[in-house]
Amino acid sequence: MPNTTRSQFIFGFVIVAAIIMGATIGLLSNDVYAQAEQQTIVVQAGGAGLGAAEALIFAPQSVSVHRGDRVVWAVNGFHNIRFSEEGHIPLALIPGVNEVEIPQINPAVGLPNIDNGAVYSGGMANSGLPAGVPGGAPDAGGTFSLIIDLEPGTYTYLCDVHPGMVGQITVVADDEPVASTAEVAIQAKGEIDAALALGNEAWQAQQEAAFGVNTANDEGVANVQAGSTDTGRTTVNRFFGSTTVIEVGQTVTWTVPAGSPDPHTVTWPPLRGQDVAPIPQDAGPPILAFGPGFTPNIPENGEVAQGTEFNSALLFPGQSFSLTFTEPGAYPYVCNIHPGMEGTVVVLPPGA
Ligand SMILES: [Cu+2]
Repeated sequence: MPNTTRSQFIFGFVIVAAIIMGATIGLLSNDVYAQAEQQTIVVQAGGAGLGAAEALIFAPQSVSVHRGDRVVWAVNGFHNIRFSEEGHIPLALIPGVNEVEIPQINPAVGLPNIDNGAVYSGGMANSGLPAGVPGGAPDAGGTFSLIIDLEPGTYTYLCDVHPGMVGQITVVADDEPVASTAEVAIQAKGEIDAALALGNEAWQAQQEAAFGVNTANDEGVANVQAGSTDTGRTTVNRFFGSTTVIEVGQTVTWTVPAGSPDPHTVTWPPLRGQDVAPIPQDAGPPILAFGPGFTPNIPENGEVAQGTEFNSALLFPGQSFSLTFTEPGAYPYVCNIHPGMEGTVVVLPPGA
């Protein structure tokens, strides 16, 4: 065979091979993404209600998609999105537990292990935490999305910050119908409105009670409820009774009710934006150590006089924090993680 003919033959062979390969790839990708068009649906991660009411749900809680569809989570609040079969894991790691030496945000919650917009084909996948967590989800307060490349079946994901905030994606066969983008949006709104109903009611009740004050009981203790309870999947980020009036020597106890869906702090002065103090590492991501905002600062003997600083750090549902006030005056305080969640302790001279 003359050289030219031979190179033409090889060239031709390569072309034919490329066509066959292309067709095969086409068939394969058709097999993977048989749906004619990739659909994008939006899941709301949390939703704002009246005032300080906030729904801690994924809406729609359950969506059906075809393999190859894109799911976009609109992140409305401090949430992560994590697929895992092991369920909820702790947001905070405490020294002495599992060889942790520094109090920190659990890196498995705070840091992403999959790119925003990536193809998700199973296993552990975490968006990371938004806003305020260095190295966390890249578009804080924005969106996180995945292309769902999974066998038909139901897959569960959750937010580790808010136990009980769980969502499901069901992948159905290509010839089964699924709700459209618009239908999913309408369903999401309905679910958020329903979840917010109790929270909005609690918010309105709190507004009406705002001028009421907490006072001390026979034991000299004034109890203040931090955050809402019995409001389902909605939280109302307020101190119930924002004013507490006691006498010198009496105690205020703040309690996050066991039925509250969100943690809070009792802090003075405000330490906003100081929740995380990253410690760079030679290799790998930084340790997300707690900053002053998440570090307890308990005054000696729990006693507060004018100018004393205090910080309960995160109080999870069921936890309490107490301070005894030793000087007359007005003592403002805030929840460090919920803007607008503020209160005042008015301390009167004894026998006033
Ligand atoms: Cu709070």
